[in-house]
Amino acid sequence: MVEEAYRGRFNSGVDSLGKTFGTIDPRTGEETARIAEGDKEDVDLAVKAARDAFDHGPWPRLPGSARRRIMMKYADLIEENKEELAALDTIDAGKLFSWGKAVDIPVVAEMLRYYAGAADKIHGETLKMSRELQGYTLREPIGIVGHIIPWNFPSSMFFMKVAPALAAGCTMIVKPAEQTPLSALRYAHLAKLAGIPDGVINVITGFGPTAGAAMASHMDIDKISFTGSTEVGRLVMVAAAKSNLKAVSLELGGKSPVIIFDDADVDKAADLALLGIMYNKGEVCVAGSRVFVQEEIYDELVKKLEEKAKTWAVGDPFNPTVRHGPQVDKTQFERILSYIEHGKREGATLLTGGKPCGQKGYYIEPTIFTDVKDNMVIAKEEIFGPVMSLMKFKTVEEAIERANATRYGLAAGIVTNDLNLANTVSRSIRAGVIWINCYFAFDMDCPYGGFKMSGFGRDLGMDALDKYLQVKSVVTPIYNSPW
Ligand code: TXE
Repeated sequence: MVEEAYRGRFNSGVDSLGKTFGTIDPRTGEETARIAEGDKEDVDLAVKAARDAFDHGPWPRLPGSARRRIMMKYADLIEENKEELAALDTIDAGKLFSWGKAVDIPVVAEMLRYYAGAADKIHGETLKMSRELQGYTLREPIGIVGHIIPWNFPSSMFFMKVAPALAAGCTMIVKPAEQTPLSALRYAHLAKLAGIPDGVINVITGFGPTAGAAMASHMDIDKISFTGSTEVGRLVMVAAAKSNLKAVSLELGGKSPVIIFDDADVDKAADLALLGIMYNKGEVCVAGSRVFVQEEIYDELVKKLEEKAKTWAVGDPFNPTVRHGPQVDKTQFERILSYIEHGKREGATLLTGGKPCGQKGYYIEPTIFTDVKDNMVIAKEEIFGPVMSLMKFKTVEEAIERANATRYGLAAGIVTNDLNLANTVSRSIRAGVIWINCYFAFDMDCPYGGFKMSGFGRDLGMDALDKYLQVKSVVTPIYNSPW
């Protein structure tokens, strides 16, 4: 039965049409499995199944409490299979297995439970109309949702999108990234075992320019929820505009600043800054890739970072003592190395790392550049790898201005013991999430998403539920008189 799941069978019971592609283990560069390669025709079949499930199936019509019970069972099944699911993300994305098993997969189950709890609490408002009318609003599922997800958090991204859409009563097509299709197929299979009806979750494995583009321009998908690069986000919006004007939400790239003020505990600040960029080998949209340090503590912080980066163990992500596995694929590996070369050519000083490591696979050393100038490519573009740019600043105003001098606006970190300063700076930074004296402090209840070219719309929290609902107004005359 598990094998059947990996063949790319849709939750609707419709098989893919035959082509396959290889998924690669980034620890070795070798092929792990052949996966169904969904194309435009497969997308059409999946959308038909989702449309049928939405228009005629039970899911949108079930009482919220019934959807809640099924989602709870789905969460339990995921937790029961957490070792296997974590292992799939390790062999597909190079993610740390011990972390996946202890954190990523249990959190995904909790995410389902969080939104399951909301499924029977979705209601509209009674309106205070200005004339003799009675009005109220209904919040209804938006319809068929196309989720296009990236490879850096295959499981978390899947459920950040699928869980609120399920609670809302939507049906959906999910396209995992071509680099990381395995866990998504297993999640479709577990959905079936949990009792989610056929056609509600349809997983299409395949490539962006074919399967992804077919979803973005499909005439019968009501909404696309996309996470990925800013460049592809733009293509998705254009395709939506040129087809059926489907709703779109985008969670895109970032170049997030971490601002460390001179009253900070230098040792703790160094830990926070290192985690902010090295976690998940820098393949994080909110990675703190630009670290601004106030001049009084700059030299001391550089020394600490150098010491700590040298103890940051890189290696096989199945080894529990390792902090950092391989980059997801050869393309990202080469892209990161070329940014490192760029940094050296532009005159930044390499403090640590800068090279690949290991005999095979896509491993890169934790890399820190000092003396980085704001106009250098490594300070402006999203590298999406374990590469920190360190910069010195003098005044608060200068830090704010330079932190905001980016086309992105996803996250920011502030390190200080001065509450007034933290409050002032957090209100001045144009970004969707501000972490004060912490980083990556994600919580299910905390919405996150971008300002500026980091996109729009929010994942997580109750804001994410709104993405999958639409408001309908219902109006009647109060008295039985012709209106
Ligand atoms: O992303 P893509 P890539 C950034 C990061 C990274 C860069 C490139 O800087 O180095 O993007 O990564 C699908 N129509 N982020 O090339 O291509 C694709 O199949 C519809 C940040 O892998 O944007 C995958 O499912 N869909 C980011 C998804 O889009 C298309 C996470 C993301 O792939 C498509 C990932 C098309 N024309 C990369 N082309 C974040 N915000 O976390 C591709 N896709």
